[in-house]
Amino acid sequence: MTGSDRDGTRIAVITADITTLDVDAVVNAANQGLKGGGGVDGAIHRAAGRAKLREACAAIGGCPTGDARITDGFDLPARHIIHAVGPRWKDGTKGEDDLLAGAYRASFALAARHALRSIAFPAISTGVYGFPKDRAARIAATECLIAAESGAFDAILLCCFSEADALVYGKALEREAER
Ligand code: AR6
Repeated sequence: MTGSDRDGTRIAVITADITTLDVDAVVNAANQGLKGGGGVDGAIHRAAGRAKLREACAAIGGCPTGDARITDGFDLPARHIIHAVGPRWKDGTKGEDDLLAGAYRASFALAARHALRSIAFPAISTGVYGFPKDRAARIAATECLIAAESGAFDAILLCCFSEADALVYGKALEREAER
């Protein structure tokens, strides 16, 4: 586990199945339709209870790329799910960086608005959406460090699904924290 303490906020990179985490909010790497899918989205829908989460997402309707929406956590240990829509990687010139940063920022903004003090993110956009991991990790680390400065959070977890990814996100966090 790699971590950084910023203004009373613990930022940590962990390797875990995000559906097992006991936090105020887990972030889902969702799609614009909020209809569920594969990867972490599929895992979250399964663990939260498919029918209940599908109904809650249908009531919201959808979410643009770079933005986020919130639902209850239903059967998850996490109290809430923040559904963030990261961009599909194209070639890096189509606004991908800003859209990914936007997905993190919108998630933090929603969490703060609901007074949620612990939040865990998956490696948004780096699976099916194909975003280069180094680049996604740098953006994630930067946004976590900015959010930590607000004082709104006790714990921010970057939850990777493999040790290899945790190494990439951990290095990015160390690098960005030193800047
Ligand atoms: N816990 C933590 N991380 C996980 C888990 C898990 N249980 N399962 C997978 N990951 P992806 P994206 C990691 O593809 O690239 C979906 O179909 C995975 O190893 O889930 O943003 C949606 O519906 C990877 O590092 O999300 C969208 O259509 C990271 O989660 C689309 O995929 C993100 O991979 C979103 O693509």
